[in-house]
Amino acid sequence: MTDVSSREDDVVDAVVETLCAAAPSIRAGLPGRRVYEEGTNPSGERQMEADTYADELLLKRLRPLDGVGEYASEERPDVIDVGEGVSVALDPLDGSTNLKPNNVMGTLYSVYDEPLPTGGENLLAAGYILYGPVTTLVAARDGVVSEYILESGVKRPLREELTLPDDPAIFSFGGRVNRWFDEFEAFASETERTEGMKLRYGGSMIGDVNQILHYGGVFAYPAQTDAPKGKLRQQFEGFPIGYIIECAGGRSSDGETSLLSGTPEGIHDRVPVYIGNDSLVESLEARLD
Ligand code: FBP
Repeated sequence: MTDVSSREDDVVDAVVETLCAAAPSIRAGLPGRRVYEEGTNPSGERQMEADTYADELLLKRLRPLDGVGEYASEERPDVIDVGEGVSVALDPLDGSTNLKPNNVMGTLYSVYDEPLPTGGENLLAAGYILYGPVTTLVAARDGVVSEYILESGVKRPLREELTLPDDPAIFSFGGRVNRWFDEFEAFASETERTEGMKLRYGGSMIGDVNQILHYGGVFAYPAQTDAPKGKLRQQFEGFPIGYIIECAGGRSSDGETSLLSGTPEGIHDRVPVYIGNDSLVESLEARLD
């Protein structure tokens, strides 16, 4: 993990505070933006009005920040130069397909000390704001993960230095089962039949990963026979989730090695995502080997 200068520390603080302060406006803007727009995002997926609303609002709030040099988002094709300093990558509304059926979703952020696209090793901090029954922030940096409740954009500590529970209880597997590779299907079938393990899959990665952070277990959006790189974006989703889970004492993988050891060629590159308790991800990697 990258050594953070005190200047970068201050900038990361400012980025996180700005995202928290924007949360009430994003949440308030959702009810009237639950419809699809014309066109698609750079990954070819339909965009909700809420996706572009959140993207534009967060760019507007982060652009003036001193020490932020680049802004990139899953919803726009290119990296935007906004000055000198760190690079911020956002999934403005992860799980936005959950907006219509009124299920959880949220904003996923990652901060790097190199221009984008860049590798997971250049992460300074990562986290997410989860719009569930309450609004919470999970923030990771310097090897530590903390959880906060957000009230009117102000964060109040809930859990400091949280780590994955030792006894895993949850499995959460995405993608189409008939497109899973045999090795992953074997792992999934074994996990599903493991005493004490229960299924939780809600269609928002950060919602599902937050279950793993609370109860332990394994989440995967695996490689598919028709999509060997899976669905999730390396820079916007793979790296921040891998970083958070590794800071919480868990393990991340792209099927072979830590998600954080990867380097994307393009800002919208995809990667298979496997995260959770060390023992589970280790046995998964052994199966996929
Ligand atoms: P978005 O960032 O565009 O919402 O896409 C990512 C995501 O919604 C993840 O949060 C979730 O794990 C996955 O896609 C759900 O995919 P599927 O609908 O195939 O289960």
